[in-house]
Amino acid sequence: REYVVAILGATGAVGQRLISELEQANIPVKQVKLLASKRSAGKKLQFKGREITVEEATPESFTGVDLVLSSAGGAVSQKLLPEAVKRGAVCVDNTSAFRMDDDVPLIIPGVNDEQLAHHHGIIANPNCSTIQMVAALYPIFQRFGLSQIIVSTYQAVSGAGKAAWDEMLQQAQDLLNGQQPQAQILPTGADRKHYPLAFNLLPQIDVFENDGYTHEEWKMIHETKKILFNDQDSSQIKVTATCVRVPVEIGHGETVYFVVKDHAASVKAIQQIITQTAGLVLQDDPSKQLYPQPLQAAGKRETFVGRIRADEENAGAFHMWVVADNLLRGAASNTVEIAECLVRDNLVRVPQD
Ligand code: A2P
Ligand code: 11C
Repeated sequence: REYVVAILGATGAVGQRLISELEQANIPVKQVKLLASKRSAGKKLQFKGREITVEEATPESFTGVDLVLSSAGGAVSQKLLPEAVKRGAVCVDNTSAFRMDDDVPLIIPGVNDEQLAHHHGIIANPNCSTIQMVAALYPIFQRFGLSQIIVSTYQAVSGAGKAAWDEMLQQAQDLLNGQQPQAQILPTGADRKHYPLAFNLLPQIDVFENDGYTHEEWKMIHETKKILFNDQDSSQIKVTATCVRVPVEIGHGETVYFVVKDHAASVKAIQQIITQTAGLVLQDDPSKQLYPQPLQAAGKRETFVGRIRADEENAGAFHMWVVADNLLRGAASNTVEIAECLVRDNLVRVPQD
């Protein structure tokens, strides 16, 4: 079978990478439709060397489409994906719109792709900072169990989208030229006040919840529980997060402090597990100053892990440093890998129920 695939948000930071990941994917593609806002209609992009004209996304765009890869923001997904499913398309969504819905699987291939079998037309791709943390923790969780995770993130500006990325580069140029930096988007276009990110740190990603956590922090907590425990009792694990935007272009960093249930765990055993897990790369040798860095992770699909240390004062507790390309590992590659699993398992069909 060959598939008609639509990429929704094709002109965006993640959308561009969805195109290149799909080009290399194990998916027989009959036709590709590139969809974006009205602003981009008529723009030309390439797929496998062929020129394709970007179209404005409307409900009718999905007629005849088998598979949608979507990354155009939550509001666009809310509006258009149910229309796509109505027209028979299976959607892999890279926004937070449907992630916590009970009937929407939240998938990291290699961790929980067996849950794809129960999809109802929409499959959610987790948040980028959740994906790299859970990808690194999952084999440790399988071997030793986990009772607690405390994570602090150092998130690249590209996670906030292309316009925010451009804004930070302009701010850096202005500051180096001795001019006042302008801020209209960062930390998020969805809040009232804006601050420069260049040469700065912003401890706000997404909007604030009533309890003082940001929505990004909320996502890391609740998505992690859903992925690790699905519908079982997730109170078995405590998760808390602090998310910080840093002036890095691509590649989120995370310090992950975790407590295992089985105190037989050791730094050596954890290093070995990371080495043996597909998709994870151990870069952990203080004697050679070897540790993961965003500049080196950018452009790669793997998750890089280093600085693994035991907390000498708390039995069973460890630190690690996890870095991945947020646009690839945290978004486009994960989305396309989900699509590959759907194709492999013959699940590109909307169940009638
Ligand atoms: P456009 O480039 O036409 O604005 P990013 O994540 O980098 O901010 O990109 C967002 C993506 O979502 C872009 O491809 C953008 O298209 C697309 N997009 C934004 N609003 C809409 C909309 N109303 N309908 C379809 N696509 C949209
Ligand atoms: C960021 N993690 O770095 C966000 C981007 O829920 O898919 C992804 C937001 C999401 O700003």
